[in-house]
Amino acid sequence: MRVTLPENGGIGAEITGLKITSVSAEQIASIKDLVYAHKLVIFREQSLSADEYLAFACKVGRPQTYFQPRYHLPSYPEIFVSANVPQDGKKVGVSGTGRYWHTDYQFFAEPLPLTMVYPQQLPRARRETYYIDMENVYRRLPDDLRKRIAHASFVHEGRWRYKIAPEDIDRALIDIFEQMGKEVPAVVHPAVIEHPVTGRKSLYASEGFTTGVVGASHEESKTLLNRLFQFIAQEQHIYTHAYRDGDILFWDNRPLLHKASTVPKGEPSVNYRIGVYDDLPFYLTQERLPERMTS
Ligand code: 7UC
Ligand code: FE
Repeated sequence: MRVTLPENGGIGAEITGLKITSVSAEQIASIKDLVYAHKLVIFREQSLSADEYLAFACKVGRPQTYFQPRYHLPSYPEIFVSANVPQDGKKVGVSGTGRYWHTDYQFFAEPLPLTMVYPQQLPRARRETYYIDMENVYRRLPDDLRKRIAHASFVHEGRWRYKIAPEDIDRALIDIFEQMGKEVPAVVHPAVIEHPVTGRKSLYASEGFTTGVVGASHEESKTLLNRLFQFIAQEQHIYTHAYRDGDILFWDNRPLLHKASTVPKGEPSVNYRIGVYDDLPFYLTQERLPERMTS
């Protein structure tokens, strides 16, 4: 296994010459060190079946089952499918997921620490995933913003991103919205999180799921969050991964936001994701237990 480290200050360690099907326990340990240190790991030249892919995820950690079964690959509940191509004449998974800045499961009390994606079919014209290093963003925040959020907690919600399913036909949006609020109730996390392995601080907010500031009025929340979202999404903060066939990406959701590219009309796209728990806390909480939510 050969490792190419990112340039100074960048993200993404590249691994070549590794046969994932015969990875050793030592190599798994190095891969995990790399993902915590460099946030993103890129495995090149892989060719795995669904079984082999899942077996690899099991060696790295504990695979997640996404809370909505319509995202599952039939007979592989751990594989989350983002696809616009039917399999055996049937729709599989959901098309066009995560095309906004977010981290996975940010709207759960226990967010997803690690994500793997393995594209099965890439569109010809645009083959990219975008990342933002939120440790870097936190360091670069203007002083007034950093002070304002130092001890703040943010509210995160999944229900605004719920995708209408066939069984929603004839239902009112307000009823669907209310039900989703019960299934995935709003959660609170500190605005600044500390990494359990590296101890580094990140801003933990995204335009995809972060909807409020605990204790602030609606107006004040919107103003502060919009200012943060604009600061975060600056061109200079964005890292673009351009895929080659055979790439598997593996990243740490604690310090990274990510966003899927849009697929040009008429082009096929199939991506298999496996979420992996490392059974470490998502963030350290000694001093900053989330405050009580106010409505
Ligand atoms: O369809 C999607 O964009 C999926 C999103 C609501 N959730 C992905 C996750 O793990 O947070
Ligand atoms: Fe995602």
